[in-house]
Amino acid sequence: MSLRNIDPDTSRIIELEKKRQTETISLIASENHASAAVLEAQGSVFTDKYAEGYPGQRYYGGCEDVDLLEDLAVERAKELFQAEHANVQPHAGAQANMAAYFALLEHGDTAMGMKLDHGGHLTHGEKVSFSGRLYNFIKYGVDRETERIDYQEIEQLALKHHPRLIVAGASAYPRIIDFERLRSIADTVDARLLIDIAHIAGLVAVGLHPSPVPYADVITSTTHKTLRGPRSGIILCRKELASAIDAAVFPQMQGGPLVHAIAAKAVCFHEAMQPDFEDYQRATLENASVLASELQRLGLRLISGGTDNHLVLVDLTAMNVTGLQAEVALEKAGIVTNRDPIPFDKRPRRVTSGIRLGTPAATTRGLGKEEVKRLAALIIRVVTNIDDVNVAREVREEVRQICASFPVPGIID
Ligand code: DSN
Repeated sequence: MSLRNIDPDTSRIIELEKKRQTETISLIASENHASAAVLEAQGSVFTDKYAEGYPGQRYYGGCEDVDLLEDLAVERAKELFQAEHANVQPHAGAQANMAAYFALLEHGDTAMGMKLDHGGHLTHGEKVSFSGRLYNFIKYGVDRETERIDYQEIEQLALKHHPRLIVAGASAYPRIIDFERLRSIADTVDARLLIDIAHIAGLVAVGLHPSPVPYADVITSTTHKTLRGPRSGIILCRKELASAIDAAVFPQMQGGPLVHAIAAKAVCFHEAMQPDFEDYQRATLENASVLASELQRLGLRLISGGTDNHLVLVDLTAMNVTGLQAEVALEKAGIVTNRDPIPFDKRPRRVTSGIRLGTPAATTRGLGKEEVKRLAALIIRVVTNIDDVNVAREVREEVRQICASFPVPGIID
């Protein structure tokens, strides 16, 4: 019996979501559209299996196939990123970071991380997160003028506070991150270096963003952003930290791994090693670059003046529009984004002065430079007519027409 017959309510909501994804464009920089193969693996019979432990050392019987699967995923992750060790069990990016902190820090230790409103992440030491509650995080940010990471400030703070760990990597930072410089700062104060590549993992995998592997002690990531896999996490590290990382993931932090998610991660790593994945990442970058230059040409101010990666951060202050207003108006017009604080934002976090736009999901659907230029013009039209329902309706119709030519790969009826 099909889901539609067994549970029509849930089935109907899934159909609604398929329609929403099909008829709108996601410009949320952290989203993507996983392939049908990833979705199939994630929905596989591995959903049923308990497998606490690691390959060859499980606490349950019947794990011979899980062992094959986890070994496959680990080997692929190591090959993809040229890493010495991989743990593919973290349920998500936050869990990957938590496990890394458990492996590298003691409760109350001093660490450093990037401020959330300068592009960092909750789990990089924000007070509202476990990371800011369990550890003494000193926060660094971007330079007020250049709006780029202020490496001098990081160095000064490191010399002053002697952290045991420096965390870098970002959720809303449009520029290349200098991992070599961070390593050298960490070495100056004998700190460990953790790089969170959640946003840029796909770019790193194909060499379109410098890899942190030669410089970082530990690398954490999600697998569903530019990497285009299932919603999940991974940790990479040097061999000498392997047992500490593995013990931190299980049994310190997690119980049974989500084996179906590991299956989908194995597929994702396989897909990321195919030649067309590099083409896709290149197209994602080109689309982001076109989006940035069009938005600027049409009058919007971008944080740091542009982008080197898959995202742009728009400062709406001069438009007299808040991030919240823009997010709501764009959604009505079929363009899905998220409001985001800009560096030194004067507005509260629930409102913000910015929106973050990214091209990974739209590029997966096949949108190219011409469509991105059209989208940039539509975005301007919406934010300059923020309360105009007729404009929203007209733009929504145009977005629907664009969408009709670019199906979502994982949605097969
Ligand atoms: N929520 C993710 C993002 O949107 O970047 C980070 O965890």
